[in-house]
Amino acid sequence: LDLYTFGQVISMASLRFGQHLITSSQIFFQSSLSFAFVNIRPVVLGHVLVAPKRLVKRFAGLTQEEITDLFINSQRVCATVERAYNATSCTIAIQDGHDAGQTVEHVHVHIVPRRSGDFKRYDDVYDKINECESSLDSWQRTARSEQDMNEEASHLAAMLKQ
Ligand code: AMW
Repeated sequence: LDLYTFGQVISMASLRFGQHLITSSQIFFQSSLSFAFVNIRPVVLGHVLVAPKRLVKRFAGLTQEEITDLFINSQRVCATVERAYNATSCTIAIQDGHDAGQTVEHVHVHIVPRRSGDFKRYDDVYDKINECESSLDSWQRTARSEQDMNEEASHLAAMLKQ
């Protein structure tokens, strides 16, 4: 579905992410083989995801082209969220398979901007990533509104071009 807005064609296509449908307003970057989108339950502000466009469950199922594309875009997204959120570092993680904590059966790279003292211990971020689907204990764990995600995605899309 394409919409004409202010004379420009804007693609409104949403993309599959496992059992979920990621709306175009959540997606802030796309290449031919992968896409980056804002998280509905971020562990910290700026926790985003990069996934292949093809629905592939496990890392082992990706082609060389998809791996290259996924990681080149993850590198770019990482630099962007660091800048956008004034971070100094980044956690890059893949939970590959159910027993590694994967809940959405579609390969995805977690990108979490990090800064000094953000968690009590550096590795606590992994506990938080794991808690994602199960415990919604604080405001950050609550599913966000479309508008909230749309605003973050627009901001990141603009930052990515700079
Ligand atoms: W996994 O536990 O499979 O490594 O991570 C799944 C991630 O996908 C979590 O960070 C979760 O918040 C995120 N997520 C789940 N559904 C959606 C959605 N509809 N839009 C954006 N992110 C989502």
